Amino acid sequence: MIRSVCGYCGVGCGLEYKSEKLIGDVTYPVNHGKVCSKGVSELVSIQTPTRLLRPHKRKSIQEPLAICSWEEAIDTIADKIHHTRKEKIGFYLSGQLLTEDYYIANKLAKGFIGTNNIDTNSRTCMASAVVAYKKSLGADFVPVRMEDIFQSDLLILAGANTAEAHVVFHNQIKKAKKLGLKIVVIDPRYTDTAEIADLYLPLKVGSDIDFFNLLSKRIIDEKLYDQEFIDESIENFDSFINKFKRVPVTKMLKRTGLSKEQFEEFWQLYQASPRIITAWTMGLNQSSQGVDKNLALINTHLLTGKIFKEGCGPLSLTGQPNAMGGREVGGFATMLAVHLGFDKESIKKVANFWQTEKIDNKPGLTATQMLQANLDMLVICHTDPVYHLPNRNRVEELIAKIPFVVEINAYENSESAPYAHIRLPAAPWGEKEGSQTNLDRTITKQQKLTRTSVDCKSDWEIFQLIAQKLGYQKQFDFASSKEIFEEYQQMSRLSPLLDIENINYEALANEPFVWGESIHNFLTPNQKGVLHFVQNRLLSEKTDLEYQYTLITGRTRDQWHTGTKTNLPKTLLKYKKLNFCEIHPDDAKELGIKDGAKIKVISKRGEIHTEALITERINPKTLFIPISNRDINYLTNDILDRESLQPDYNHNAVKVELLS
Ligand SMILES: Nc1nc2c(c(=O)[nH]1)N[C@H]1C(S)=C(S)[C@@H](COP(=O)(O)OP(=O)(O)OC[C@H]3O[C@@H](n4cnc5c(=O)[nH]c(N)nc54)[C@H](O)[C@@H]3O)O[C@H]1N2
Ligand SMILES: Nc1nc2c(c(=O)[nH]1)N[C@H]1C(S)=C(S)[C@@H](COP(=O)(O)OP(=O)(O)OC[C@H]3O[C@@H](n4cnc5c(=O)[nH]c(N)nc54)[C@H](O)[C@@H]3O)O[C@H]1N2
Ligand code: SF4
Ligand SMILES: [Mo]
Repeated sequence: MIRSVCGYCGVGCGLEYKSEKLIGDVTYPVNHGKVCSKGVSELVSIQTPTRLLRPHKRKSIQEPLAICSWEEAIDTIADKIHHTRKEKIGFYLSGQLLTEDYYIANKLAKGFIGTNNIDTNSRTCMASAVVAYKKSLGADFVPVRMEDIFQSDLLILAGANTAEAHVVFHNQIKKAKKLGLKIVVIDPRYTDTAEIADLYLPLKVGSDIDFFNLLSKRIIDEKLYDQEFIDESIENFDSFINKFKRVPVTKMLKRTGLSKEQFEEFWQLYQASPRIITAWTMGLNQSSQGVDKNLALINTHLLTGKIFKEGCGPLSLTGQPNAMGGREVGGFATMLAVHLGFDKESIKKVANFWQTEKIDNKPGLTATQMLQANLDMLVICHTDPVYHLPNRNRVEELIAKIPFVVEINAYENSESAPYAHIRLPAAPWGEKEGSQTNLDRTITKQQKLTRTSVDCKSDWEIFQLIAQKLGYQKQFDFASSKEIFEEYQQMSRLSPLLDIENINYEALANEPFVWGESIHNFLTPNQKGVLHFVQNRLLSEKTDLEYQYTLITGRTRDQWHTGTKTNLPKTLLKYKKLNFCEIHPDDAKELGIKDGAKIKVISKRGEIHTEALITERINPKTLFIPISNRDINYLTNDILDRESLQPDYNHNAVKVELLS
């Protein structure tokens, strides 16, 4: 029997592989034997006919790709790097890479090529949470665990659809509910998650700051804050409450679209709950004020002292399986490595550790900036930017101009493939091994379950081949992912946060390790949490007479983003369609659209075809299309949060027309 871990979502469920069957691992602390349809389909995904199995190459994207040897491909890539100015090279990575892949790519780019232009699709996912945690707690640290829901009285889910996006965690929420946990769901859609809520609040899109500010205001007015905790552990309290004296309460409530009664019902539940967890995902992060939305939420925990205590805290539900590992290693252009930044001292430490003098001292381009930067070379690995970046028509225009694009993928049917000059076949889940960190700091190991397809390689091996070809044999002579993990462990000593130095890599598959368990305090220099007063500045795209509807986007349970891994005839459970558009009955009536009608949804940037699903589960004047419609980002706008540079995917002005 081999123990491994699911490579889909941030819950990170333990799996057991026995007699060619994959099942949930009953001994694993996160999922206790439970898995969802995606976890079960991991094995099938290796066997799909759409695997990319050979390196390919072409001179221009107008020509067809032709099979080439690894040597030829790596030679060409190394030669291009050699002849390109370092600031013109970009590495576009993914929160689905393993920690060892990340480590090698980061070491190569930042340490030896000397560019900090290395970022990840996690920029589109949880960059806002990273910035907000740093600003309020002092470090990018998730201060509460999923299992805390069993010690909690109230779970508030804001902009999070756990029933479809964190399925096994959702099952645990249901279990905790039976034991007394109360649940509030705040979402402009009555989602599958809302079905288990004690209270559902159909908030208007983009008004979360108003909602959480109303809550802070009430906590202040009714003196429900924890004065002792604040005196000891919180900065900014006096100026914070001063600012709250003048907030426009009626206007804020109006913007949320909630009635006084709804807020009152929420308040009764809130003030009667000693232990509270507030969890969130893309409904908050993906916003023109994603960081501020996070801060407004975290403020409520700082005021009430409901943090660093059992059953309490602000819980960011990370989406991807190893976005956390990527953050820890330093896979963002805005950090260097192991939670260190670009200050002199940190650069000195890292340069010394890697034995290099090439580290640049300023942050690099983020994933959301790379395509606009006139790069001469872009390396994409384990992600599909043409699919996932906002304003796709513009994205296509920009990527087509980059003279040299390398795509490393395990499957052949990505949306970025048509723009690649070289495509390299990666070994997918099950054909490789390495470690990953789930959403609440649990480090586990993915195991190799079957032989690696002849011409495929682990992602770290590919980056190592490039490094070696560039002449860095000594710095990149790792024989296994274990050796990489061990170097990373050595490096983690440079960080005051990471306590992974003594864990045993081999043992990880059987014994997951939770880092940071001894941290029970704020991580700012004076160990105080910081309140930040924020306000809804209405920076998102506005609807108008022509584009009357606000489009939001999100997940469906059985599909993983583009579906290169999940969208297989054999595994696709007929749970939900992959292409639909939720429309409120009042709007459908006004538009003269019947359920099931073929429609065109149009924004100022593009249009897509879909099918009307008429339902009262969505707020009026709001539309929802799942991202399993691969064309989704032809519609979305490219407004970014100013601090996190994360896109505002959930606020697009659109109109609807019947397809004739
Ligand atoms: N099945 C499946 N599971 C996945 C994934 C997948 O592709 N498929 N992807 C993984 C990844 S990478 C991620 S990031 C997570 C995402 O996990 P979630 O964020 O839970 O998933 P989304 O469907 O994007 O849901 C966001 C919710 O926010 C709501 N929302 C939109 N705008 C607002 C707003 O202004 N305010 C509030 N309060 N809510 C709003 C939407 O209606 C939606 O229900 O899922 C992970 N899990
Ligand atoms: N409109 C809208 N857009 C969004 C979002 C949204 O909610 N709305 N969400 C955003 C978020 S949160 C995310 S995380 C992104 C996700 O967007 P992407 O990361 O672009 O989506 P995936 O389909 O997960 O892409 C992963 C790629 O890795 C490949 N792959 C699989 N296994 C391996 C492997 O082992 N090695 C390598 N090298 N490749 C492999 C897959 O074939 C696939 O092409 O989308 C973002 N875009
Ligand atoms: S909940 Fe997430 S980690 Fe668990 S089996 Fe499903 S996709 Fe995999
Ligand atoms: Mo994500």
